[in-house]
Amino acid sequence: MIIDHLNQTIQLKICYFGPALSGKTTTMKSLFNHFGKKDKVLSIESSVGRTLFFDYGTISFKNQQWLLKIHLYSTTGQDFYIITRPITLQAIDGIIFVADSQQSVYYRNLTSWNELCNYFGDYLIKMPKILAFNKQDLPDTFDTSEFLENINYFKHKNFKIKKTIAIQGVGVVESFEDLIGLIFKKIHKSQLISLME
Ligand SMILES: Nc1nc2c(ncn2[C@@H]2O[C@H](COP(=O)(O)OP(=O)(O)O)[C@@H](O)[C@H]2O)c(=O)[nH]1
Ligand SMILES: [Mg+2]
Repeated sequence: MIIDHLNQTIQLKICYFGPALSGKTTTMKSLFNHFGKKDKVLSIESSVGRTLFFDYGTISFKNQQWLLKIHLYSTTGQDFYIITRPITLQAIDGIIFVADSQQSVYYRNLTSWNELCNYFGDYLIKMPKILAFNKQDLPDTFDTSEFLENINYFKHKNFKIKKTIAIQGVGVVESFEDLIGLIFKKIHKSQLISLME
């Protein structure tokens, strides 16, 4: 997070993370569509339409005094490009983990979550984060409570769970808004908010 008092601008960095094909790019595009910025997601895609490095875009909000500029990234889930991930994860303020809820790929979600744990270590516990169980429209979805137990959900803080259908935009804006809420709650707790008044 960058707080620039001179220009009264706050900048946040948020990352969509998760296994390959879970719906990260679709989620981001749906979010930008909601904010009327449909064509403003910069996707660097391979020749078969898979995300090569990351998707990137910004969404800004303004009140009378402050400009809030949010930088959004999504990582690629392909192991071949694993080297690009630390760059997208650097200095982030929050994560939306997009899980693919199909039973057949249950373990891919766990692998991806473990990658996040390895990258952030204990810091992940306090990191503002949303777990979006995506593809809820499909018939063969797994039991979310089992997954939550597997990742020790109860030891985490600043954590919310959502069920989403990215292709229909269901739960996408809510997940984003909840994450922003968690990020500002965390700032408030660390007293930074007093600097902003
Ligand atoms: N049925 C269904 N398909 C989805 C949903 N979200 C994404 N997809 C599809 O899953 C595939 C991978 O999505 P994409 O956003 O490229 O995944 P990424 O690799 O995480 O960026 C695409 O064919 C999407 O249309 C969803 O909520 N339901
Ligand atoms: Mg993608």
